[in-house]
Amino acid sequence: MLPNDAAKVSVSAEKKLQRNGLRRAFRSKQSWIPMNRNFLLAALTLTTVAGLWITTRDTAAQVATPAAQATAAGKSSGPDWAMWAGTPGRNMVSAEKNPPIEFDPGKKLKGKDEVDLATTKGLKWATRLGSQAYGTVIVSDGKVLLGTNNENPFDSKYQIKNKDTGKVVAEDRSVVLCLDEKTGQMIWQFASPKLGTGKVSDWEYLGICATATAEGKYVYIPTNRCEVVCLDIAGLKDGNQGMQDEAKYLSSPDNKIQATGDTDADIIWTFDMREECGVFPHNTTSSNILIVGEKLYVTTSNGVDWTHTNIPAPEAPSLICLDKKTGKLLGEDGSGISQKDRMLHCSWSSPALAKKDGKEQIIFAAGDGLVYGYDLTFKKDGEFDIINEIWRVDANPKEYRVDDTGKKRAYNTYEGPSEIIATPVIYKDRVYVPVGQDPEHGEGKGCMNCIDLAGKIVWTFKEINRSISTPAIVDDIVYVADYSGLIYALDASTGVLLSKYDTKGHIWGSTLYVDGKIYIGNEEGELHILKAAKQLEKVAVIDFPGSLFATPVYANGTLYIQTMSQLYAFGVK
Ligand SMILES: [Ca+2]
Ligand SMILES: [Ca+2]
Repeated sequence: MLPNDAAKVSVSAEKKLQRNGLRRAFRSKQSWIPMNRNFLLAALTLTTVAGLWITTRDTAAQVATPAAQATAAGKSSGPDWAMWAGTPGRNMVSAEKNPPIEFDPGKKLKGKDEVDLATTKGLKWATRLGSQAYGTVIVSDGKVLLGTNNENPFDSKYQIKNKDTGKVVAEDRSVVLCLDEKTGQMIWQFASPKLGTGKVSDWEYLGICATATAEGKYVYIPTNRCEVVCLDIAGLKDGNQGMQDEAKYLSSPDNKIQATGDTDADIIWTFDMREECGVFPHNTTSSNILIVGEKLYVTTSNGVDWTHTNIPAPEAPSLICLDKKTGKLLGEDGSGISQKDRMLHCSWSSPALAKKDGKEQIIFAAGDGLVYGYDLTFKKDGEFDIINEIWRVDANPKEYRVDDTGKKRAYNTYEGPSEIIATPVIYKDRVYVPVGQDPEHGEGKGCMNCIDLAGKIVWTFKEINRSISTPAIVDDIVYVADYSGLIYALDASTGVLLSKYDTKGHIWGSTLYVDGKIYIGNEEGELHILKAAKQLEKVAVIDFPGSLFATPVYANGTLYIQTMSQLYAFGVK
């Protein structure tokens, strides 16, 4: 499989060379290092990637709460949660009140994936997902969207005959599911074929790992194929808009799709980041899109290859900007994030929007462990439009980069530097973000940073482990989890530790704050509900029949908790 993959990539690289200019050709040069057995074994033992869980309204709404947005939009049903963390400032805080604290996901029906409703408590509905579901829920326009895989197919045309056994089985695809908010019934799905690159760039069975961003009629999301797609939230029910040949797009080498049906996605446009920007996504493509006016800011997932030392596309961007109507490329970062001795792993964090003195900044935390501030302008560099960088700062303290003797610390050593996977949160003109690594790299030393909007570190809290969790900040208290399973309450002004709480299970998701409480799930399948205060205290621990990797979402009076194979909607029916 591997040599063929390499061949595929080099053919594609050659095509790019013919089509694009010199720099772009350089970017896409795939310097493959022959895979030896150790690399192969190491790669095969890699578990699913993080960022994945990672996820994403309007420029002016950056400081507004979802409730204020809903009011502004004249909605009566309450606020939606239309992007990762609810607003472009990415503070993981719901503006709603009275979240449930007593509920029970019940037991699964024997031999089935469905829940026995008689055994549940406080449940509105539950829906089966695929076998893995890392893409966190968003709620918009009466619909719930999330990312999963096709291992429990909703549509028989996404099944194939196994070449060896002749049995009809699910075809490995990555799925965005769109469900009815009231009933959990599937409305449509975007069932993307795999790239065929294997674990290198599109890990098998991983599914869609990003969280969608919805605005009005459209949904934007990066796919497993390293493409950005714009989908119609109404699906094909109101006709087919934009791209017309969905069947061709959805066809795979093993499965020609003859025609789409009512339950397929209406694709408006697609943008291929590999083809157009020479991106080499590491393991999978995942991040949550930021909408600023007419523009989309998208993290590319560019990074290292299997060897974890070779960077196939050092000149490819980590952050790009697209026109939201057409999908046309408007600009890309020119910060050199992926260059040798800079890139640590890959860029999976999601951009956030800050505003100071009437000026907006894109805050981007990158795969090189640095945090960047960009304004909304572009500057020309040859044929390229470069997103204008205004500051950068290392989120890793110096002693994480070099040891006492001045020797550079290697990446993925316990005390070494980390990239950033968590999303930076904007609170009172400051940026809050922890450093961390792919859970596959295990536990290690982390840190939590507070940075001003000129790129100066205000404080660094170093007694936290590696974290891929996006913080929640309320009343000048920062609530943040680490991968080791601890929740910290920190003073937002000083970074002083106020208290901590141990969930005793690895944490991939993020702390959601609702009405004086923190909701957070762990790998043990425990949902911890804490009193949010200087002194963190347990309110309840609710057991689920599977790991909780995605982040809880509370919208329109419903609490969404997803395991790998089930989405639960709790609240008053
Ligand atoms: Ca449509
Ligand atoms: Ca279409």
